[in-house]
Amino acid sequence: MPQLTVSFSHIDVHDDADNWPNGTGEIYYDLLISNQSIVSRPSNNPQNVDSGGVILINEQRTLNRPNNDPNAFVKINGWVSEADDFLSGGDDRAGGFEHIHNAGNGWGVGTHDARLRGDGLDVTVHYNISVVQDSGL
Ligand SMILES: [Ca+2]
Ligand SMILES: [Ca+2]
Ligand SMILES: [Ca+2]
Repeated sequence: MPQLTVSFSHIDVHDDADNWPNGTGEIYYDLLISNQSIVSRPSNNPQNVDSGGVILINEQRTLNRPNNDPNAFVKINGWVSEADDFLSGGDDRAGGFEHIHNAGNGWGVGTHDARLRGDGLDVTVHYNISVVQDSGL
């Protein structure tokens, strides 16, 4: 059965939604395949990143590609937020994305960007989908 590899590569942080006096933002996120979390950071253990920084992820999963079901699809989704405390008005949420890939778009093979902007937080999630060649076994 043909397989697909989904690789979450990195998140570009264009604006971390924390200005003076806080240098870096506290970024937390969840990246999922068909609603199953693949890689995440919790809000109580965020990654400190300033504007212009990059969060390296390099996490991948290989899944069976449904062969004959015309209604089959793979959903890639996720969201990114930035932690603040109550004094600064609560967390900033860039929002989420949801991409549907199916036979009609070639199963999304190639690179994908999801730009998320909200509450002053501005990020791009990068992922890639590739085909694992059938070994013929
Ligand atoms: Ca900052
Ligand atoms: Ca903030
Ligand atoms: Ca913060």
